[in-house]
Amino acid sequence: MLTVTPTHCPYCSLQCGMNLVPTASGVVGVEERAGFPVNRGALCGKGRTAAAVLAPGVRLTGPLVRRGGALEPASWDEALRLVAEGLSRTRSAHGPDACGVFGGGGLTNEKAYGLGKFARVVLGTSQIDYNGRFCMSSAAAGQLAAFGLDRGLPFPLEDIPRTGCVVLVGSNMAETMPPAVRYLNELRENGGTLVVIDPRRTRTAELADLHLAPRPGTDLALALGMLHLVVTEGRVDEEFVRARTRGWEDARAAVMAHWPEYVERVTGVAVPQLREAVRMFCEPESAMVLTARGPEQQSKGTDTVGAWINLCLATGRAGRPLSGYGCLTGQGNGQGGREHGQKSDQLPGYRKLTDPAARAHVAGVWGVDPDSLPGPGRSAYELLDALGRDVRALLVMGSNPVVSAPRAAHVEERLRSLDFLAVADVVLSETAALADVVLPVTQWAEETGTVTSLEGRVLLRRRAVAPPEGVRSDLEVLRELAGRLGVEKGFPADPEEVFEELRRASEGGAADYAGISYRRLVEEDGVFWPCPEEEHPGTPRLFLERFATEDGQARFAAVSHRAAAEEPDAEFPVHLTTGRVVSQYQSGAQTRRVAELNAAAPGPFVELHPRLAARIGVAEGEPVAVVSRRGRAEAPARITAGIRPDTVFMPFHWPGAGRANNLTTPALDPTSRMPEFKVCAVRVEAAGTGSGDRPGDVVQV
Ligand SMILES: Nc1nc2c(c(=O)[nH]1)N[C@H]1C(S)=C(S)[C@@H](COP(=O)(O)OP(=O)(O)OC[C@H]3O[C@@H](n4cnc5c(=O)[nH]c(N)nc54)[C@H](O)[C@@H]3O)O[C@H]1N2
Ligand SMILES: Nc1nc2c(c(=O)[nH]1)N[C@H]1C(S)=C(S)[C@@H](COP(=O)(O)OP(=O)(O)OC[C@H]3O[C@@H](n4cnc5c(=O)[nH]c(N)nc54)[C@H](O)[C@@H]3O)O[C@H]1N2
Ligand code: SF4
Ligand SMILES: [Mo]
Repeated sequence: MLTVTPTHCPYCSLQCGMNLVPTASGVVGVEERAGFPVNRGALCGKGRTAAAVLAPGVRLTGPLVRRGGALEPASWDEALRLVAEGLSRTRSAHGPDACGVFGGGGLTNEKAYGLGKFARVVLGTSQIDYNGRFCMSSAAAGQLAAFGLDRGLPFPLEDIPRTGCVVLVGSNMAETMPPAVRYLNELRENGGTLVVIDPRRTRTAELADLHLAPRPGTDLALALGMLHLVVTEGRVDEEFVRARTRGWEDARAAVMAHWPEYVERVTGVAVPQLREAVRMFCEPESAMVLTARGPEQQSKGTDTVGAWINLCLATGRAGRPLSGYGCLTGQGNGQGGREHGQKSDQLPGYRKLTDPAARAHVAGVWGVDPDSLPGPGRSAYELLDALGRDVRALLVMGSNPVVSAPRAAHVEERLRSLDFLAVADVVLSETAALADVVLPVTQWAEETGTVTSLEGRVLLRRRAVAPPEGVRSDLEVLRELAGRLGVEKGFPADPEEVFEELRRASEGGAADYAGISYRRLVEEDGVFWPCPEEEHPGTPRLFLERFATEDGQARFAAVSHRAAAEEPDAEFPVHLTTGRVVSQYQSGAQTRRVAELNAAAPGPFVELHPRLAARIGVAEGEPVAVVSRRGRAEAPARITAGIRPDTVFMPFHWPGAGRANNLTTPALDPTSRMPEFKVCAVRVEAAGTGSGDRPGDVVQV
């Protein structure tokens, strides 16, 4: 019998719908599912090939434990016993906060919820955070401050074609969410305009009516410069500002210091281009600003998001149909992963760990004393930096920081210095390879669970195939470890049972899932939160009546531009920025194991301008060394006039000599604790020759 299982892609936050069908080889095949409205059948290469990672030769099929320095096969019983011992030994010797937990935005809601509960209830540790801190934390902080709520997009993607203008800031959607490009094309077919802001002329920038290419790290000045023009050109929507916002006076005062000429000097974007962007944004009746990692992964990402939101508020382009600010969240469950308690300061339902009422509610659901819940812990990079010192044992579930953390060589060294490291993963990632115990877990197509897409749409992924014999689910791992650590109840391995508990824990919180059930998710093909009751239809569009702050008014952010943590100087005269290519995903742990994807994107590269290439004497494909204060990376040159001559770009998907994160700075945003992945200072030279930028040789654009 041919069974077709409708489900969703294991990778990015678009969560494209797909059908899984049995194949002769016993694995599953991926087919188009035209009925799911977000992607209408379209898939990128990663989604199309996702089933390759299910194959036994590619993924882990049994636990591994370190014996005499090498990882060797072991029984589940031994592996779980060793993890429980490693954690309890550390806790006895150094206290509960010596045990750390590092989660991931790819985990389902049920897993993220279970992991947060495991940390707080079983380990009693405050030291839990996750890779989403590296992803959307600045947008989350900016949106919380402005709107009182953080949901990536306050409207469905289907609204994009009907708005008048989209300003896309630091998103390379054509490579990072290819099926969503359709919405941009439809926007333009309908007469709307697209402005793309990116230091590189990306495939996405190619689609734009206007492409602004600022220096990396200057988006804050750019947004404030646009708002300055909005004020001086008389384009402020005074009525909206009065009726629906607070704080304009202070924000306006800060904006007025950002003269167009000053902004041109800081950003490298000419004043006429700035004016054109303002015109495109303000002339139509509705408009949107969408940001992604470009402006967010900066040590001022929160303020930058605040400045883009200011622009929307001052022009009345928020809280109205077809208008608003949105963040294009990244990971498969990047949205849900930040709502249910694996973030260091958070309890389920997007509740604050410091709020006594929130603690009482969640402790009630968990059947524990509210006072037993620890307080907020360290943020992701700070947690990784504390390994081997304050934090001596770590459980990693759903992340590969050896490749993806900033200043990765240091993070790798910290991981090696741990007393005990356990990693639950589907493959032997670079981080798993350092572990004392590796726990092999089931994948998307082998298990059921919910994820929440960038639109705030809660979706059900469904099991289509049985996992290999030696593999268990993350939820089973948590249940087994909890039991061995003395907590027999409260960690069911059945995802629906966990979801039912999550519904109750989230009830009344900002991200309220109380009205969502597995049955509804199947019948309705997704439900938008908040959804407080079974009869509630869900909330595709937020803020149309009021914002989610206490008084219903949105808040302006009084922010001013400041420099990046590290600006180019005589010794390190070039900006480095980092990001993605279409055929690899994140640390590459999964996609570097897929032949078709490796053929398309075989390894790292350094993208640089022909003038810079000529000056250091490298030709296309020749090795380039990139050196920062943290370290060095080497990769072949990819020469293109599409990048600013003062900037080089590296994708971060690979380990080894071409690891981009050898170079990146761990400078953190003071509010969101987001690392500055998108800008640091480097020197570039032809590898092996020792030539290159001479001290004092600052690149002029
Ligand atoms: N193929 C693929 N798709 C993915 C992923 C993947 O790894 N591979 N990961 C998923 C995840 S988790 C995420 S977070 C998203 C990320 O999605 P995006 O944010 O679209 O991806 P990035 O390539 O990190 O960055 C986007 C753009 O920011 C630009 N940029 C660099 N510095 C600056 C700056 O200072 N200002 C501005 N305005 N722009 C700048 C870069 O040139 C780049 O083109 O993608 C998701 N989709
Ligand atoms: N230089 C630079 N660095 C960056 C970025 C950048 O733009 N530039 N972007 C940052 C961003 S936005 C992100 S999101 C991070 C991502 O960085 P990582 O956290 O390293 O992301 P992944 O490679 O997705 O790692 C997920 C790991 O979990 C495993 N896995 C997948 N599903 C499951 C599951 O269900 N259970 C378990 N237990 N494991 C699973 C995968 O095999 C993989 O090993 O990288 C950040 N690092
Ligand atoms: S765009 Fe994202 S969700 Fe869609 S197929 Fe590609 S990786 Fe999967
Ligand atoms: Mo991300």
